[in-house]
Amino acid sequence: MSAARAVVALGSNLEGPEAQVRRAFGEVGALAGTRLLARSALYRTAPVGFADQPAFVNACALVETMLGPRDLLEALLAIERRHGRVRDVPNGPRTLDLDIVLYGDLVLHEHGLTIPHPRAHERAFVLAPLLDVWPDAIIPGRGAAARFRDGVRDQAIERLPEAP
Ligand code: PH2
Ligand code: MG
Ligand code: MG
Repeated sequence: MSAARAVVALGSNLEGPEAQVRRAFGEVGALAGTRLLARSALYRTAPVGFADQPAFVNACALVETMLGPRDLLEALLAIERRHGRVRDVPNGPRTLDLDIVLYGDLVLHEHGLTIPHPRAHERAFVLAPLLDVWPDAIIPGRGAAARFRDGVRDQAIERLPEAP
């Protein structure tokens, strides 16, 4: 099997979100058969959906991986569990959320795994870091990711300074 280029979205709004996300970059890059090609800036973002929760820190990682999409998902869920992720309130607060946004040009609708991420194009907290790591990214079935930037301009996100 050949390597695929994939984008993983990282998000946290509990227990030191910046540190959770920075640590997770390293863990994603250390997965079997996986190489971290680029990490985006970190963004502080207002919660989308369920609003009554702390602000998030969001980012994206661009990886090259030999893992298939299902194995990549399982490996990401294992990282979430190591970060103490508890799944209680849907869309509620979490120590770490790792979502596959893109996996090459794959389109997949399976139980628990939809690629590309169905809401990526309408969320600034995914689009901004995605465009950091892959300005020319194409969202299969939708077109260039950059095309959707204007549509999310009203969503509150703030680019955080680089860590010292
Ligand atoms: N994740 C959600 C729901 N809402 N809002 C922000 N700002 N960032 C997220 O990562 C996020 C969200 C479900 O995964
Ligand atoms: Mg998510
Ligand atoms: Mg998730």
